[in-house]
Amino acid sequence: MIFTEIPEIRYEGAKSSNPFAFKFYDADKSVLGKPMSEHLPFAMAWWHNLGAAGTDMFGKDTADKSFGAGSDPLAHAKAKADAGFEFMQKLGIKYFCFHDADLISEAPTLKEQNANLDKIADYIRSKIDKTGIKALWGTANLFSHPRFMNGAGSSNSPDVFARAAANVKKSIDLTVKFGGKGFVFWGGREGYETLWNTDMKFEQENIAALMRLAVEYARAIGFKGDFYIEPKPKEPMKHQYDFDAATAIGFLRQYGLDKDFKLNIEANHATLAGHTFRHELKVSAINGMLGSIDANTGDALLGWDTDEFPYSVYDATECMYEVLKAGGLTGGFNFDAKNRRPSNTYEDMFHAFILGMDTFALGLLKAAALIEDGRVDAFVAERYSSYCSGIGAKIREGKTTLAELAEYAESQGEPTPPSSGKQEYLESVVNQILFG
Ligand code: XLS
Ligand code: CA
Ligand code: CA
Repeated sequence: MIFTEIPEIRYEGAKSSNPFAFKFYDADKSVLGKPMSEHLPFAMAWWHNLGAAGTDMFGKDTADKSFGAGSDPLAHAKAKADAGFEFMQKLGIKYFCFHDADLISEAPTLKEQNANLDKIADYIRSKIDKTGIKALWGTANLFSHPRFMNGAGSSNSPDVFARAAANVKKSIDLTVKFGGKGFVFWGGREGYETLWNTDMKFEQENIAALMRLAVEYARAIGFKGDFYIEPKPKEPMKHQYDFDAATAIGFLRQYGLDKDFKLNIEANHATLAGHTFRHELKVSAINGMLGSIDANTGDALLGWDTDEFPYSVYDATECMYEVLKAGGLTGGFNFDAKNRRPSNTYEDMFHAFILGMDTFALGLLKAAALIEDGRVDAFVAERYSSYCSGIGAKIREGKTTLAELAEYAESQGEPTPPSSGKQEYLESVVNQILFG
């Protein structure tokens, strides 16, 4: 045991003042006919929770994430796995997300690296067998090592492209071994700093080629899950190709990858792109591509990727409203979030997940209440109802012509002003549901 002082975290209700209890996340509570735990398949990010120890551009680690192991890479990798599984079990979390590079520190050659990965993968698999906790998704880290400084699929070097392919292949193998539901491509270095040295079309074609090769390999070894692109507009690159959901969807359709790929939407990336989290979820959902969610938040006053634990019940409610309307996720809710640098104890790790899980539980409860209340849905349906008959129905059914519409417009005179948008009324309904 690593977290010896921390009890199992259980639901105690909104009145509880126990810092190690859920106030709102009640796994078995039925919401719209389904237990909360099924609406909210939560996942732990291996990199943040078991790896990130507080280092930033201005200072060193503030937390100890050695988990009692010394400097031997395999011993430390195993200690991380021990800590991770104990942590997830104590919180009732059923999934984790990982990069290949999170599992064990990198060896000098690819051969040694893969051999090390096999050792730690066997260890993790034995824990999966004991606990039933599985991977939500895996991914390859194609952005940290200097070899990827010009990108992975988009690198100007075919040798680097081949190395990226090898890492993707191994990461797919690991994802399958860990029972993963999905495989993510986050294009960390797939972008550019200046168009003076960049052939954008060439780079995008190569990224698509890497993705296509990944799909072909994964399907051939029997992987049935989804691939995901995780959009992000910038950081580390000035401009990343998968800028936002709409851009990523266009890319997937352009290169015929849209049948195998969906999107993994991260809240913090949405706001960096100048959108709301809800906007990115909606764009994905209306295109049938809402796959999974990186449940975190940025900071309204900071223009970078702060990866904070979700705290805003408004944002969580908007998110869960879109998820419920979309019929749920095929993936889940990965807390791609890290403790703030001064929150550096084991206790803080648990408080962060209690906050995140309670915030999304509240979001689910409030979104379900908004749907059951029905006023918002009724308003939106009514707002477009003039398209149900007459010339409106003809437009919707594609049964009119520009000439007919011009004639109609001339005969009707000035159109009746459209009805009020009633934003303030609707926002007050939302507040009533949240706090009433
Ligand atoms: C970085 C991304 C990354 C992906 C997985 O900003 O969020 O962590 O989720 O590579
Ligand atoms: Ca992410
Ligand atoms: Ca992020």
